[in-house]
Amino acid sequence: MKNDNRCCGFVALLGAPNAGKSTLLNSLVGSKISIVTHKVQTTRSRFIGIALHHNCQLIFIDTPGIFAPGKRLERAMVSAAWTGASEADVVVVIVDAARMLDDNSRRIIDGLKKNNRQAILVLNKIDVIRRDSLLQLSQQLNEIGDFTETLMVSALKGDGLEDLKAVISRQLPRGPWLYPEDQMTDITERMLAAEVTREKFFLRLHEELPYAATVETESWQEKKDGSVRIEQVIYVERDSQKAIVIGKGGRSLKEIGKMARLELEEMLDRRIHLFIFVKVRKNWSEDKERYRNMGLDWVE
Ligand SMILES: Nc1nc2c(ncn2[C@@H]2O[C@H](COP(=O)(O)OP(=O)(O)OP(=O)(O)O)[C@@H](O)[C@H]2O)c(=O)[nH]1
Ligand SMILES: [Mg+2]
Repeated sequence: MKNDNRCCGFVALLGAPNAGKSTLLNSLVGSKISIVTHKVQTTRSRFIGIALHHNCQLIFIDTPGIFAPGKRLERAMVSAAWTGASEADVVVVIVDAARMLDDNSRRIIDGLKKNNRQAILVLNKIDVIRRDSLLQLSQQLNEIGDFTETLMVSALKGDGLEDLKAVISRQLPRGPWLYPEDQMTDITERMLAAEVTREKFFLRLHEELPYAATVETESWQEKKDGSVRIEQVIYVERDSQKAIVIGKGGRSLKEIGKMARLELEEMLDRRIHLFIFVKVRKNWSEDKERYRNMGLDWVE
């Protein structure tokens, strides 16, 4: 295919925490790139997932949810989301259709207006909601926001995604593809592995603990037999948190490690030896190096 028939561009997925941005990214790409949990603020930085639609290469940017941030980490996350939007050719706003019009949606719409950005509106989770309330929400959002199109999808079931890709493709600039045809992401295996462990951590531990932790892959050793030895560190803020993460007789950590290992083995299609250490680092969320490792900019 000639280059002049092609189109390519960045598409930011913006939305409130838990709207389903990462689920949508994974479904669009057809591969798990970004971790998903039922909890808010799962995604902490920007992740790229690449999909093709006919002659178009759609480079999706998954972003952290937008909310009213307090702590530095939260501010850095929200800032990363807006940076994602500013770098994109097309912005897609994802709204959880099972929820009413709320402050976070208003916040996103206000932010886009301030920057004179139009967007495509996507009402997600239509598998769990009645059609009449969908129409009402769509109307309300279109009254306050500047949306070129409104689509209704289920990121989980995959409904409406072909239409979404077609609509996005029409808005992307013409030009050559920026990534090789078979590339799905730019996330490194080390980062992916850390994210998978963080997902299991989010799923296994409750209350404030997931938010008090970060995971880093410290070493990655390819073995002669084709397997990989991975060492990771979970940083928490206090000794009491470390004790909970490890659990009685090491049970909790063992479970997290097992879940992460099984998923990584499937994703990477090789045997994994995963070793996870828990370290207390008071104020890790005030430590610049941790931000670099998470792919976040330091915000003052
Ligand atoms: N029923 C239903 N659930 C969905 C759909 N899309 C996402 N979810 C669920 O919504 C929850 C949040 O999904 P995520 O993809 O992590 O949401 P997110 O917007 O990336 O969240 P943050 O990263 O925290 O901002 C998970 O429990 C998903 O399974 C959908 O189309 N239908
Ligand atoms: Mg997410």
